[in-house]
Amino acid sequence: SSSKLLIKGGTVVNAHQQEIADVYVEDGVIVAVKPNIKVGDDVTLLDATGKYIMPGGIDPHTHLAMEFMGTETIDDFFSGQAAALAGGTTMHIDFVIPVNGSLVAGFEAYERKAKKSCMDYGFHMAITKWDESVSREMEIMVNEKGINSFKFFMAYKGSLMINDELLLQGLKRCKSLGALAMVHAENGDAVFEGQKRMIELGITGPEGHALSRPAVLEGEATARAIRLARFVNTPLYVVHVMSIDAMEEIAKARKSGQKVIGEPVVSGLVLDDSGLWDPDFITAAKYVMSPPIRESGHDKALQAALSTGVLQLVGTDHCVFNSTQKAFGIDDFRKIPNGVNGIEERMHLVWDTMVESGQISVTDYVRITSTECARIFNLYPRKGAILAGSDADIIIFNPNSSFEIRASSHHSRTDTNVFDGRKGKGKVEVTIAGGRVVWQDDELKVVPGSGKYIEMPPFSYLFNGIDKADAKYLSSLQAPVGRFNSAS
Ligand code: DUC
Ligand code: ZN
Ligand code: ZN
Ligand code: ZN
Repeated sequence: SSSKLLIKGGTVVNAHQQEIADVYVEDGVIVAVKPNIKVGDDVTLLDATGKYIMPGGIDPHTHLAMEFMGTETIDDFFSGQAAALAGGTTMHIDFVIPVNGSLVAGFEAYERKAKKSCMDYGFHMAITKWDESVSREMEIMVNEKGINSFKFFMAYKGSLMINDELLLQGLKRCKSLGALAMVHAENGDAVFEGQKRMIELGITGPEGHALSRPAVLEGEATARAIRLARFVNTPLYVVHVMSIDAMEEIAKARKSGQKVIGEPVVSGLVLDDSGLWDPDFITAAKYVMSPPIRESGHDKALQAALSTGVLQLVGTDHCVFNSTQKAFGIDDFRKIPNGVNGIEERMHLVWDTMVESGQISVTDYVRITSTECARIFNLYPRKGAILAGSDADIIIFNPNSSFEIRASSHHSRTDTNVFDGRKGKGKVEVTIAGGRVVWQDDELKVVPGSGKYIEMPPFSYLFNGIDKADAKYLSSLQAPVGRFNSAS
């Protein structure tokens, strides 16, 4: 099979610049990016005239094959990644869940789950309790397993939640290891109260989910986490920023110079909570995720924050359950498995919402969907760039075509889609992952086992004081030229 590709005639877009150039790929690596590359006839040609050639998307936040709320997500590492590739995402970072409190056992379980991968992936580690052995195992994860980020839960009282004392210990441990602390920021005690109150009022349907955990609780926990990270003096990454309340806390902290990263997810950027009031249970239940999708207004405010650099990159929290699983909560919203779609839809929806609408440039699009994630997690410029020496994870994007999202035709295994019926401008026409054309003419050609585990070394610019905390930073960066030594 040919491992040589030439993409001709398109506009190559990186976060720092765009230029008309050809891209030549050999054995999974980008070898040259320049105009008018001449090659022999053993090379597969792809015509990108009038189209953008961009780094494949990197989704910083997914849950594939995760056991959660008494069931398991319906997309595993093969089906979720196939869906991702059909939507122009070529790498994702998933959350390892410890097994019986052991990070090592959790890591080994996820290594097994990921054997069927058809695209590159990395891991964050979720911390689901805190004790001495967890603290010890964190070092093994960082120094031997290629994990440089740990997520702490301020919600899910009684299962995953840790209190402030333990969160402080976790933050200190991250700092000493050169790892990035991430938080799910909702006040879990108050959520528990809110849920009880809804049930007492007889509100047992999906709308009770939103009503029981309002934005003020996300704002409170976000502010608390930010202040604790400041007290410890370590960077903080806030996952799934869903509300103005949380976003404003991040804005304030960043303005004061604190290293805080805010990750909105596609559902929070493009949806509002009206679906939760749909009289059809399954239609409403498909919107249930935590933190909840907020009332109209939060979506637009999060978009604006993304366009000004207050928020830096877009994830999905892709975590899907089918109708049968969602129906576990038919009598009680607290039993609806939490999670929505996004891994396949992110690149299209962000383009339509942010670029097509005129809120950001094409280079900014590459930054928020790919480059920034690679930089934060220490993968740049191996990932997140179209440069000589980078991995050949590339999309050809046609801004004049269009997309339409349908649960009946998406590539995820679930039978529902929270974005069902959405249409917009722009289409990922070709996806190249690791130098292979895996998506073309609306057809997937994916190979289980072809994805690689990407180790993420500790740490990056966040700890060096060079993050200027605004969107201008990347545009002033000098792109590395020529081949570089990849970390692994
Ligand atoms: N929220 C979700 O909706 N699903 C997975 C975990 C989470 O925090
Ligand atoms: Zn070959
Ligand atoms: Zn979460
Ligand atoms: Zn999540």
